[in-house]
Amino acid sequence: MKLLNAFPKYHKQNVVSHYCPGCGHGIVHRLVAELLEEMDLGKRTVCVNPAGCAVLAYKYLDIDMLESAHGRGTAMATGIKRVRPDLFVFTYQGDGDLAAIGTAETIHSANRGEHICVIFINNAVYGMTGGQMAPTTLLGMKTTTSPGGRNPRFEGYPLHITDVVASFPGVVYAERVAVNGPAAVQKTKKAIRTAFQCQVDGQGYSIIEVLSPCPTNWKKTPKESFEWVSEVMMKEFPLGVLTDKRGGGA
Ligand SMILES: Cc1ncc(C[n+]2csc(CCOP(=O)(O)OP(=O)(O)O)c2C)c(N)n1
Ligand code: SF4
Repeated sequence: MKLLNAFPKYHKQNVVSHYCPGCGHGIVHRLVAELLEEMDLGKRTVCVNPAGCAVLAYKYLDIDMLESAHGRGTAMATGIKRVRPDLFVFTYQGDGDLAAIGTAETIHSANRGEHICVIFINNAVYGMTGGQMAPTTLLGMKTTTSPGGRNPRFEGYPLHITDVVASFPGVVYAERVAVNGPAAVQKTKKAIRTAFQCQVDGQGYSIIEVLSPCPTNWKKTPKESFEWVSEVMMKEFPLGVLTDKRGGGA
């Protein structure tokens, strides 16, 4: 029997995934690989990957990748894109990376309207280091550092950082999507395509926030995690386009 090649061109084959069953990272990697092939970008792409569970993304994506210090992804991407504007540059970052330690880099690169794309994986926890509370942790959500549930009196409220940067004039496109089912995955692909196209067209900064399951740290099965994204997480972080200034719109 002839096996069909299930891998897009820029997704490495014959590698064993280190991601937990039901994790959203692998789904997004696959979409990125498909789009780099479909949009003919792979040969001139540099991805800046984070400290976090996606630290090993270079094991799966067959493109040029650089590892940034935790949170500094958009600073590094800024340097690469300014020195080599012919390259296609995107960062891939978790919520701890992008919205906690990397807050300054995120805010200022977006405010400068750098010509980069940001893929922001929001799984509401610090996944790699054992499920500590992240800025995006939901109110009442139990994590290893909020064992009684996140209490706004002491830990503040879930940070909607994509909404914050969407308000900046230099942010051309911002959308929140999810990867908790086939239809949602297709919408995520469409959103990432739009963000990538913004850079190809020289339009400026784009960011796609992806609500992404972390079954291990949520202490749920993959199925329960997918349901939790729609039933709980989307109530705090509604999906949709947060800004679309392509062609100079508001
Ligand atoms: C300067 C620095 N501080 C802390 C760490 C430890 N650290 C590694 S990954 C991580 C959190 C990752 O969480 P997130 O960005 O949400 O990504 P996820 O693992 O959930 O995909 C932390 C705190 C580090 N590597 N470097
Ligand atoms: S800990 Fe969470 S984010 Fe990390 S690989 Fe496992 S499911 Fe994915």
